Amino acid sequence: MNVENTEWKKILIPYEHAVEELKVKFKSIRNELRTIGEYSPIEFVTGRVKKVSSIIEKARKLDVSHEEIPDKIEDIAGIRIMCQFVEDIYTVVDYIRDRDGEDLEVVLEKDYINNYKDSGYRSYHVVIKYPIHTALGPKNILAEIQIRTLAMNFWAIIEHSLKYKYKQQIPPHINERLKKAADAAFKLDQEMSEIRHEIRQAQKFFEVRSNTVSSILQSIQSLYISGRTREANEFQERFYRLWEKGEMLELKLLDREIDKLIEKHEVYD
Ligand code: 0O2
Ligand code: 0O2
Repeated sequence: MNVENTEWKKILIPYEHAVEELKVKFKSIRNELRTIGEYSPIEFVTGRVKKVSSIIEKARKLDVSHEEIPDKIEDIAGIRIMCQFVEDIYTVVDYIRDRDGEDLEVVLEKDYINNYKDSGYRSYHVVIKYPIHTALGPKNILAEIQIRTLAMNFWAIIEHSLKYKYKQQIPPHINERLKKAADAAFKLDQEMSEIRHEIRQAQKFFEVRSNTVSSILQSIQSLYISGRTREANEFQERFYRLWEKGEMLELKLLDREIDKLIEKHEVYD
């Protein structure tokens, strides 16, 4: 490895920490909400540290000197948050604003949803300042959070890979198609927003059902382990019958009944 590579590795360490920490923080919002049976505006989270070649290229394009890179290149640390619905994007932006002055500082926001780019690109960007504790002491770094729907993400990924393939010079006929695809993605988001309440209800129903089923199965297993084989077999048979019929209320009642038995006999689950 040459000296320059080692130097870059050192520079990028706090950015790697920031990406890992921020991914954990946003994923845990989602996991917490799902655990308590609430809808999460965050579908999934990804993150990356920009490649050295891309940092150098961007610095050259923006006429930024090597020393100015940490202050002027905002997306060396990049977090991407995917949402199901456009409305969720603004809920996530509010979460981030609420944390302003707590564990991060909002530096600027770019609304490419209401002001989409000429390319057809849509997303909401929030640039933040984020404190990192390195071995050499505390350091504030910039990070860019891109928040978008699944449809916006699908479009952006395809367009990005075409830009890469054609080295930024996408032929006009493909550009036309991409613009049409961007319109289609926009319409898809609009349609999904229209039926958002129905979709969310269906998802909630599925989530509650799957939580109830796993709770029943875990309780039956606890009964087996504690030697209450006869009760476990009985509950298992009743569970299979209800499961086939698909009755949610009856499944919930069965879950409660097993819980009561477990409490009565102080079985550990
Ligand atoms: P989870 O908890 O379900 O999100 P890492 O931190 O190493 O686990 P990393 O390196 O960011 O994750 O992985 P990557 O490949 O960038 O993807 C991040 C997460 O997003 C992964 O889940 C992927 O499964 C998920 N993901 C990527 N693309 C899609 C997609 O199109 N739809 C959905 N629903 N999820 C997607 P995790 O982190 O393994 O687990
Ligand atoms: P990467 O890591 O390859 O994605 P600009 O000078 O307009 O390019 P600026 O002002 O530095 O960008 O920031 P801006 O406009 O907020 O956007 C930076 C990032 O947003 C880009 O990073 C992309 O990830 C995404 N983005 C912006 N415009 C487009 C677009 O037209 N198509 C796609 N697919 N993505 C876009 P980079 O630098 O491309 O890096």
